[in-house]
Amino acid sequence: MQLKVYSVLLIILTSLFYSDTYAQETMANVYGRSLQSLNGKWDAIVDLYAQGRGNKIYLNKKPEGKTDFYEYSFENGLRLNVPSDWNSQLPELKYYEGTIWYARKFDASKETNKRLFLYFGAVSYRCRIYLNGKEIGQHEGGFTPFQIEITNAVKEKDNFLAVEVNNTRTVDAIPAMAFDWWNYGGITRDVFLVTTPQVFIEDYFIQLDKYKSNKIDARVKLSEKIANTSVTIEIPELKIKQTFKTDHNGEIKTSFTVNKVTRWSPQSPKLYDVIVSSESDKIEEKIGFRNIWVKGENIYLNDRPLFLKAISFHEEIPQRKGRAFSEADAVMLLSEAKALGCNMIRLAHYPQNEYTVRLAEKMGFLLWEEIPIWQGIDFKNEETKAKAGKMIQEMVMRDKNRCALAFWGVANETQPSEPRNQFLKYLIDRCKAIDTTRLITAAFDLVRFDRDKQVFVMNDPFIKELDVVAVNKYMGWYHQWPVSPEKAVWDVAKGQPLIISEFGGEALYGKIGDAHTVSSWSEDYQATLYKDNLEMFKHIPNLRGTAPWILFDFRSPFRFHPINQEGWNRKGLISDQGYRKKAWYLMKEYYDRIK
Ligand code: GCB
Repeated sequence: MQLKVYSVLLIILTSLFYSDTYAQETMANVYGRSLQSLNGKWDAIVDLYAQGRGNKIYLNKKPEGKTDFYEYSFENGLRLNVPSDWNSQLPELKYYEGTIWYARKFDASKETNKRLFLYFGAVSYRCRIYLNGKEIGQHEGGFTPFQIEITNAVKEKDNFLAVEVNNTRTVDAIPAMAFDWWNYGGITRDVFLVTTPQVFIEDYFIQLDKYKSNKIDARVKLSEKIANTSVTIEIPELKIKQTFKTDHNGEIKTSFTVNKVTRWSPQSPKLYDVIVSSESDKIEEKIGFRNIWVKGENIYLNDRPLFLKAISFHEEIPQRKGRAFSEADAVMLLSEAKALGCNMIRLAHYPQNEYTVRLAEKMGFLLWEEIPIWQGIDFKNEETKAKAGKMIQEMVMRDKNRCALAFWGVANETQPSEPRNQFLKYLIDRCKAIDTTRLITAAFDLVRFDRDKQVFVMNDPFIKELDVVAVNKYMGWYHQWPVSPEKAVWDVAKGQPLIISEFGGEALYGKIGDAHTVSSWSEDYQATLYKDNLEMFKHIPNLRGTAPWILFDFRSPFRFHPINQEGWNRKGLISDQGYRKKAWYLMKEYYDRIK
């Protein structure tokens, strides 16, 4: 009992510590604000031995007197693109793990009664931000946004912005020491200077009630705790225009009735223009409305049972051997998912950029988004837990208005233990503190064949905390078939919906080989594996979705085979050069048959 009290205290203390040193939470819908882009070429210094901070290179000093000298300069050196990972920009940086400094100058128009914020879509993995020679913020976590207010620190002309970025893997990080994807470092997403009014609409959450199709729930929060300010929500197409008064927290929480909403679905991804305005601010975006819930072993979308025809991809463009960061990249990734006949994407294994999320919604994909709690996480470490909590909160806050988002994923492949359970429970609570409507899931790799009962089973009581249970199972690849696929019956998570969140095997595109030899690395064997797995799926009574692993071959230092892999995970249905393998056609046929 006492131990519990201490650990709760520790969590509170560590989260206090982090909220002080971390950058601030981001405002909702940054893309709908008044923006100045800071993307482009930035000056860069590769700081392998981490000397820059001690030498205060962020001061950007130049020799003035005759005896002055400085052994660094940001000018006339390396230039790196922002947004982008650094690994794909120079051959020497392919495997680089360490610190790189980024710097640039910018001017800002300082208007009276306006505030200015620096916004970073993502910096991988940790960073410190320095403006005009002073550290103004830090952030940890490579896949979520953050912002720092600079209203008082910024000048009209010639601001010097330096960002110290570090992607060293550490045991207390998320993900930790080893993971099956490339450890891309850098300022990997958009950087903006955001201008807002003095009192602005900081956050809003507008969506359909979890079950009712005619009730919209809305929360709006101003940047200041000002009572009695009018806030108006408009949805012109639905003839809604309602005005409310803020409470003493500067918030409104309300619900209103709507008639004849066309609900968003993969077949008809209808979005409505929504306008939120206050006495001093106004923000618009497109929002969709839908209901998603679970009853027994079924998932219901807009009151109808749903089968998830899903696929996963990493945030990577294989042809470019670099991280995806633009709308054009999102078009490439999502068009291939569409061609496969999918209605859902599992954004593996971390929150991907907003271009992908927003375009997916427009194109009619449901989404599963997760934070990189990927094996090997230090569940006993309270600081890691606080970091994970912050990370999942940043993810939920960014995407909570996206009706496409159906699942918050809290973990991938974890082993049962008390610290694990408490850690994951804490993450679920953090999600639910913001959003009680999405489905909570996690992927497990614990399914095994019970020889006595002759069925596949799984024992992890934690699944009761989840709305939908997800299982990664590599039959025919990491696991030999204990019985033939047509006898492979599952008794897993009975009473709950189950998704096969990963299955598959590797094949080198174009390789012809024995269709029954795993190590042939052939498209033929991969096709057999798919046929067998699709057969097995018929014997999983509560199966409500599948997600082959994975859409494209992807880069991973996990993969050593000199000919077949060469640093690539070859489980893609599509090769690194964009060619479809035989298994792609089988999966396409399977998905096309499911209505
Ligand atoms: C898994 C992981 C995924 C890997 C995959 C593989 O279970 O969740 O991240 O890439 O297996 O290819 O082994």
